[in-house]
Amino acid sequence: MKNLIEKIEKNERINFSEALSLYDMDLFVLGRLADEKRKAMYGKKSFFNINRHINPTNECKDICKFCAFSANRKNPNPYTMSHEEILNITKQAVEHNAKEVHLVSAHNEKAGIDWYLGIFKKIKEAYPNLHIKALTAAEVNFLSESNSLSYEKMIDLMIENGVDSMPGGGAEIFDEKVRDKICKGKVSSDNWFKIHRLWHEKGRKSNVTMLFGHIEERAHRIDHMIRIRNLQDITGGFNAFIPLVYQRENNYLKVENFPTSQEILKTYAISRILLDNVPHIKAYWVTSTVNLALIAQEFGADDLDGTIEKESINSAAGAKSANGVDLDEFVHLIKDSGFVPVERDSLYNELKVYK
Ligand code: V47
Repeated sequence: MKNLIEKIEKNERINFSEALSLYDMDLFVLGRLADEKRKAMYGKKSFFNINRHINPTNECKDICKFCAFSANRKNPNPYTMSHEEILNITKQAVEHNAKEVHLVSAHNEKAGIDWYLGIFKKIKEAYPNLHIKALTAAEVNFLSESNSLSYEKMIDLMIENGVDSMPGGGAEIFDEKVRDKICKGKVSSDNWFKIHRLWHEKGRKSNVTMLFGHIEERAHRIDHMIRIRNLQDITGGFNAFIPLVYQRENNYLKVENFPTSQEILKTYAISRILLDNVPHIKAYWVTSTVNLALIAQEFGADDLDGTIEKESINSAAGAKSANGVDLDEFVHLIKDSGFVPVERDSLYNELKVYK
C-alpha cells in the first residue's frame, strides 16, 4: 500500500488491480488522497446549478429491473406530457431562475420522434439562453432503432433541434453479464460509448453515470470507470462522473446487501483518484442523501448537481427528491459543511460564488 500511496501522491496513473485494492485501504487514508486531488483542482469550492428535471413520459418499451419510474405492474400510472405541459414547466423553471432543464424520458413507442425532438426546438425558441441537457444514450439508441436512423443522424437532429449537452444516464454498469441481468435489451455498453464518442466528436460535452450498490461487485465498478477513462483519453468530452446509489423500492431487482456509507464514500474517493482525466465528480444528493453528499465533498466530490425542483425517476424508487431542494437551504448546508458554494452553468463556468 505504501508504494501505491506514493504513486497516487505523485499523480501517477493507477491500473485496474491497484484501483480495486483501494477498497481495502483505510477509509480516512483513502479520503485524504482523494481530498488532496480535489483540493488541488478546486480548493474548497463546491459546484451546483439551478436546474429543473423534467421526465416527460414514463411509458417504456424496455424493462430495467432496477427502474421504479416506468409504468408497469408496480406503478400502473402511465403518463405522457403534451408539449404545452412541458413548456409550462419550463416557464416556471425559468421564473425560478433555472439555467438548465434536464429532460429524461422513458422509451415510449407511441410518442414518435417528433414529440421527442420537437419540444427541444420549442424550448430553445422560447428561451434561447436556457441550457437543454437531454436524451440519454439509451434514449438515443431507442430513437435510432425505432426510426431506422444512424446514431450520427440522430445526433445531428439533436443538435439541430437545440440539445446542448447529453446527460450521463443509461450507463448503469458496463460489464455485459451484470448489464444482461439488470437491463437486458437496453443500449449495449459498446453502443453507449459509440453514441457519447460521436457526440464528443461534434464538440459537445456529456456526463457519465454508474448505477452501483445492487448486484454488481467492486471489480465491475472499477471496470466501469476504466472504460470511461479510456474514452476520455481520446475525446476529453466528459464533464462529470456521477456515481448513482441504487434505490431499492418499487422495482423488480432483488438485492441482498446494500452498500454502507463507508462503501459509498470509498467509491467516490476511488473515482476521484482513478478518473484522473475527468474534471468533476458529482455527489448526486438525490441518490446519496444530502447528508452523505455533504460528507462526500471531503472524499473527492466537487459537485452536488442542483436544486432540481422536481424529480421522478429516483423518487419513484424511494429517494427523498420528489420536490428538489430549496436554494437558500442548499447554499447554507454547503457553507456549514466548510465549503464555498459556487453556482455554475451547465458547462462549469462560474456564475456566482456565495461567500
Ligand atoms: O440511467 C433508475 C438511474 C438514471 C434507479 O448527467 C436509478 O448530470 C438509482 O442519469 N436507483 C437517470 N438510480 C438519472 C441520470 C442523471 C441524474 C442526475 C444527473 C445526471 C447528469 C444524470 O437514473 C438512469 C438510471 O441509472 N436510476 N432507477 C434506482 N432505482
